[in-house]
Amino acid sequence: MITGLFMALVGGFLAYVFRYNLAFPGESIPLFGQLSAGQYNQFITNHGLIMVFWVGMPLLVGAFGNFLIPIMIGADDMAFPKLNMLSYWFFLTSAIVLMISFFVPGGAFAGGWTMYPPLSVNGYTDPSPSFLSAIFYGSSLMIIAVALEFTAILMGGINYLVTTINKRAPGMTPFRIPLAVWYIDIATVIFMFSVGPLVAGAFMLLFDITLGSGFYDPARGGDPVLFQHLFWFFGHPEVYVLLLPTLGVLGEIIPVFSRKPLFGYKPLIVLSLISAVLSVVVWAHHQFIAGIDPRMATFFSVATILISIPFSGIFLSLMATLWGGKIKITVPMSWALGMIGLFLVGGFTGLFLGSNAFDIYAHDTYFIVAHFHYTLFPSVFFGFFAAFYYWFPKFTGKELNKALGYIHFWLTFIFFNGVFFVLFFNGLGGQHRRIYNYEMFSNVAIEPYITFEKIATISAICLILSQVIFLWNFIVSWAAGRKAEKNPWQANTLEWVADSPPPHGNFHTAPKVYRGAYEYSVPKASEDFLPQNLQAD
Ligand SMILES: [Cu+2]
Repeated sequence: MITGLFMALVGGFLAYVFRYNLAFPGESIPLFGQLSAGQYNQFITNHGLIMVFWVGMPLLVGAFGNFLIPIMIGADDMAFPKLNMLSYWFFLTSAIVLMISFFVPGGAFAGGWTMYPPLSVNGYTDPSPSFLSAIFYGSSLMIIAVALEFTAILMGGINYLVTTINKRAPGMTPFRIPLAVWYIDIATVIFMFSVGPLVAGAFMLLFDITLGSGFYDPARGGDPVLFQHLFWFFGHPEVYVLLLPTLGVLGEIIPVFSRKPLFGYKPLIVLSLISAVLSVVVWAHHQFIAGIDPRMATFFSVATILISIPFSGIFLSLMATLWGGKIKITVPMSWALGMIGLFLVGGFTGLFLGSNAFDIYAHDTYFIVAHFHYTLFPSVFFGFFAAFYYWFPKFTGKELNKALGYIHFWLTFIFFNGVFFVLFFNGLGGQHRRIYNYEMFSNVAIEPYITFEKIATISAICLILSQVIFLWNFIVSWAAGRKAEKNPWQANTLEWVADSPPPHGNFHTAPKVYRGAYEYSVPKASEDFLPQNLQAD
């Protein structure tokens, strides 16, 4: 978690630098200086890579997967603790390799986080095929870093599944497993199924760069669009790898603060499995302008719009849990509800984009940037903060400062919208993303775009600064916070029976489960929703 948060600072700093340049083109950037066009490309590329692979994955799947899976199913530890440790060291190494890539000749990879050839093979400034060109180092190191990171997540994933299957406490039947564990495991399975083609694609990329093969070179019978297929076969499901753990966390938090059992526990599991299956047949909606067959585009449009059905079901279940409940607004509950509100904006705009007719117009504009930040930012950060504020008393034994928690939430919520809501308008106005300086286009009226870019940039700076409140609260509360109760939220899952922080082995005596966390005969909101199932032998 701490490595992931450090990488979030790096990714956030890159965003600050290129956002500043977009609003005040050509001006010297405080704390950085002049940004060249090449550096702009490096920064947008690595901001994307870092936020998805080195922040989203470790925070949600990595940190909370490791903490929650064993303790929520009543196990003493993961099935393979050493594999787990190895997974962390691979992850740390991958982060270091990516950081090193900024300092090699030619600098870090700059062809966009999707790594499309030919930009990732021949480079963006020097079209010569010479593999000793500067681009060689940046591209290769980036691919190696991603490969190491995937290895880390795969090692962790094997461990999660084996632990969940084999190490559950007596009485923890499959349909008593908390939703958070189910969803982290399903996310792991989606990752495992989708990552293969990308690994193959990345190896071919590495061969094209280093050995001079021509998998993606049309002049030699290759096809650059092949890489797009291999990338997005992984890339779309990856969104759900980040989204599902957060929805699982919401499935723990919302019932507790509604004092009601989760609405539709089993349907929620089925819906997530349907979305997992559909997630691997929607990928080409990223390629509507790549010249794919229009009949194929129609298929992918229909599949994409179809996948909104299981996700609508999941969100409706979470909202139905609120219905008639004794809703208690707390800091974690604020993050959970904020996540639902923001993600729905991302989901709805995704419906527009799923239609290939609209997508052809909006492709590669700021509409896309706004859309995917409305899906990924709530999934990664709101989900993480919901989980962090909820389980902090458990994993540290200390209480967080509530007032600072609310201030952090509201500033993040307001400034996130400040950054990205205006970008929908820039996108609909046709502003293209990934352009260093719009003043180059003297024939385009850039004034309206620039005004919104300025609003977005000032909001982004405030958004990043707001996170200081979180870091302060984290460090000070951990060091000198008030001692937390064992079960401060009166929740009824197994981790709350353990001491705070849990001792080595989690429980003093092995727990036995008599009732699932969501199995209550009284469906009405009631203070009876208390941990009566949590009797340890
Ligand atoms: Cu997609």
